[in-house]
Amino acid sequence: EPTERWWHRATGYQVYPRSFADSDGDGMGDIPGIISRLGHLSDLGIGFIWLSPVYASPMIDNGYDISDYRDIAPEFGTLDDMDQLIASARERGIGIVMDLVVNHSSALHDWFKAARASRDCPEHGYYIWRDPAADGGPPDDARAAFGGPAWTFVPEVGQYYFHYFSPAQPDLNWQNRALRAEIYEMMRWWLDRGIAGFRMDVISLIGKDVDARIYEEGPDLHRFLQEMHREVLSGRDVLTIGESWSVSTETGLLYCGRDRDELDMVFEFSHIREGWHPELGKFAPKPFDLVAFKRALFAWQDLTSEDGWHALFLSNHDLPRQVSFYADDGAHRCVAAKTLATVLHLLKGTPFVYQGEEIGMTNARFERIDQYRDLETLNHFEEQIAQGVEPEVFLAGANRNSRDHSRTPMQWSAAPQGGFTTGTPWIETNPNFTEINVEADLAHPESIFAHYRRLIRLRQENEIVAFGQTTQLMPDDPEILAFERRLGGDRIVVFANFSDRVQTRALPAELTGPVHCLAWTHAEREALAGDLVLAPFESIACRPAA
Ligand code: ISL
Repeated sequence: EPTERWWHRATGYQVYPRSFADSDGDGMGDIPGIISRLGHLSDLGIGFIWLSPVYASPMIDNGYDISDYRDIAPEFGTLDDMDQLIASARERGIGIVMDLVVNHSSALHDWFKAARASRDCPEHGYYIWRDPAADGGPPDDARAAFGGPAWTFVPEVGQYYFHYFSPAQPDLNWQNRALRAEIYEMMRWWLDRGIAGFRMDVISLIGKDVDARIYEEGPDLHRFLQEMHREVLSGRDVLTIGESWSVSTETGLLYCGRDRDELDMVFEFSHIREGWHPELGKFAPKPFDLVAFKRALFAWQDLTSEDGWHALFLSNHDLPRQVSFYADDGAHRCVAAKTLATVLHLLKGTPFVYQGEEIGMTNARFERIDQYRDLETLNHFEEQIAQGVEPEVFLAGANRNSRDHSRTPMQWSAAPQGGFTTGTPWIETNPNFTEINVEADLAHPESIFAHYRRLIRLRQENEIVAFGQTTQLMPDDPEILAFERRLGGDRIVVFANFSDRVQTRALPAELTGPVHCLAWTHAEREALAGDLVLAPFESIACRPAA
């Protein structure tokens, strides 16, 4: 049996600092703003905050382009503010998990400034340089994730550097031992300040071999992760979460298996990708396919049933709002928001709540491209329009799946700008803040927030929610998601209607009989009958009565 760790029963909450709470009216959230809202997070019952980057940065990618790993961006505050956030959160039993972005730095990091000026400084080797091809062009035709080529030429050194993301985000060369030592030292420096761990940005890219054109899960990935564990993590009771778009159920346990000494869990997207168009990508999403989504979700439950651990999420700062994407953000919004939570929070793993999810915030409805801020959306717009895609077609895709939906300001109250700022926010506030906001939700006796609080507490108080084995029920059902959890003689069953119609299903006799309800969206039930009738987006979670 694996030893129990603090994060096995904890729920995480992602704060996107730019959009969470603005204390000084400059239209951008900041660290004092987060401190002022810690009460909200401790009421919810979370165990840790995953804090998106607050480091010094030119903010080309909203902080995922770091120019100084040991300083805070002035728009977010100071190192003193950060220390105070760590201390104030800790007083409430909340750990701070920092975002670690070390696949790349900002092009304005001192390392890169030196590296691009001369081939003869040690920092040159911290990045990935190749000579031009015979015709003077880039070494190959690799494309960057945010559009354009993945190679950019620097005349001063007569070489191209590699960037998986934008040219403002040069990839760090993990083959360089001195670079790795710098990163490990920086990680220890943060851990010594009292943080609770790291969420590691696109970590499966660090072992890449650009010459072989292998980027994800390259040959040296696990060697580097094991070295990092030895040099930084070993002997510290901290949480590590590796973000990866490429990890599969074949490779998952290489990262988080018990005897691997690498990471605690991976944050992977197989269930998310089910919603994207296989060839045309995220800006041409396909209709949601519940059966495929369930297959991805439960494959990871199966994988981590005996070994490893999993990160559970439907939303983050790169994804649309879950209630809009998976369910209904109109008439059924409140119920649908609760049902998505019921499903996620009763699976095995560590759930993550993305800011605003706990009150059912929805996608923006932007009508013009100039309302968007994200470089990914803006660059792909340019590219696709140049290729002849109609602007309305692109905008329809962006309105479903742009990263900006999750980045509109947190809606705290019905005050101007949802109480996020007294100034002008850096991105438009969703006009529905007058109805959808923290104050309004809390005032409701059956608030979404209260539902989340209940689910978070269920995990803390019930062995079976934290550790029970998961078995999917009705895997081929196109409208119902259902599963059971078992631990010893204990058992929980969960049924969720993902459609906007009433659904009736015949239950096998062994699932019927008196129950004790743990969570519900409509009425608390005393028994499950042979015919289970679920209202639109209804869900129930219950334990057979002894
Ligand atoms: O958002 C995406 C889907 O289109 C991704 O391709 C995204 O870039 C990927 O999830 C990696 O994300 C992380 O690294 C990026 C940063 O822009 C994201 O915000 C971050 O979560 C580069 O650092």
